[in-house]
Amino acid sequence: MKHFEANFDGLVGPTHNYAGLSFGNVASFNNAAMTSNPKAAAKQGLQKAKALADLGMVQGVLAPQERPDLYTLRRIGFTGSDTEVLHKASQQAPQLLNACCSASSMWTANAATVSPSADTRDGRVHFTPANLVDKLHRSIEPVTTGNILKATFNNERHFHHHQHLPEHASFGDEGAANHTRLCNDYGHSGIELFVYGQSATNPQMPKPTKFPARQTLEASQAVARLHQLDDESCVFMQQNPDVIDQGVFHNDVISVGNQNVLFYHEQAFLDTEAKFAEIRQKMNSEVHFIKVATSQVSIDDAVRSYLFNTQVITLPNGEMAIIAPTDCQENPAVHQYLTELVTLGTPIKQVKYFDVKQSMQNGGGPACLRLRVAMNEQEVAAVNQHTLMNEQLFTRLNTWVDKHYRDQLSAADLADPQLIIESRTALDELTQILKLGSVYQFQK
Ligand code: SUG
Repeated sequence: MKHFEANFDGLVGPTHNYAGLSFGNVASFNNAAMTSNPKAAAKQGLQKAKALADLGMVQGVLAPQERPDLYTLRRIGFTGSDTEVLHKASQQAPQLLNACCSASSMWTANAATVSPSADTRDGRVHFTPANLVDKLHRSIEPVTTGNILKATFNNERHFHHHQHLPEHASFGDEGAANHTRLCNDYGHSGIELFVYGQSATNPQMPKPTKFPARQTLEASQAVARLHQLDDESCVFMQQNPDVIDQGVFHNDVISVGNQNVLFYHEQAFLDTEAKFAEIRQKMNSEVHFIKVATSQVSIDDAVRSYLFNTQVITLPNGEMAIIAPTDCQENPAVHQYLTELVTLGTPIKQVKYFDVKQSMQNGGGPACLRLRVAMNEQEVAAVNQHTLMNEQLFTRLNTWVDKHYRDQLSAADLADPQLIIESRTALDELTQILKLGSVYQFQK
């Protein structure tokens, strides 16, 4: 049977904006209050997804969330009609309104952690939506994320959906951004590498001092238990707190894995050698650890360019390619590194650059925009086929974006009640295009 690694990219929602909501995420902070371009953002994402489908990859899309989130605004005490709720929030608590308008669900690397059937004891693909408790604007995502995942992977025989972890800092969970899977072949059982920023229960473990560590060891362990993974197939590794303090707010900003390759910065982890030895021993086969030294690329350049937020993919001919943001091309040290990398004899043979600047300006690169789901042929056939990218869906989604999305959005526009109508109309139509059923509260 054939096996694939599918990428499910988050569609950028109609309220894509820059609000400086993510403390510890340098780009989000630096671009706060800049005017955004929702239509361009959605199209940049679609271009990348279509290009991967054209390369012969299995590529899907995940629907965005309903924003403004009036349910959360009502839950925190704003009353009246939709227009009144929006107006009161914009007058009394503009920061809370901003949090309820973020299109942050586009970064589907944070939607969930996924374990393929080859690794799980019940032989199903497991999904746990991330609770994202560290950031208010993201903590309101997991329930709808669960609905969208169930409507996309809608077959109980093959897909096992869990509830998100308890909403408490002890279980801070940021999903696949802090999880990567190493294997020889997508269909063989592999090593699931969970990277955490801090322990909630062990005060001896080091922590960052400036920026938050969003993922806890306890959350990673809980996901591994839920997903029915054997101890022998898990490795838990701590992220270096010093790099979190330099803006590496998720592990996928400093390392990325694919099959038997782990591409990482030398400062990415703590206890690197011992943990790599554990990976080697548990993999029981060759692993290519591709280390980038600080002398080649500084942490600052890695964070600015998102060298490690690239997608390392295996093309149908078996060669690996790196899908990088154009920001890597524009950074001299990073561009030079990537140009050399493909000549070094590692499995990575080519680099392809994509302009995803609208997302990058909020700290989301190519890898943030996608959720990986390794599946066999039968599982791919069990996915909601209307969510899979092809020529027809690409054309349809571009037309849909043209019809419903604004060219520009500023912070002041978030208080415009027309945005509620535009967003709901767009999402209602999208659920028909993707045949998702009613996944949003306004549809219930
Ligand atoms: O959670 N940015 C997102 C970026 C997520 C990137 N994902 C991965 N690395 N996998 C975040 O910090 C910014 C929103 C704003 O400021 O408007 C934001 O949420």
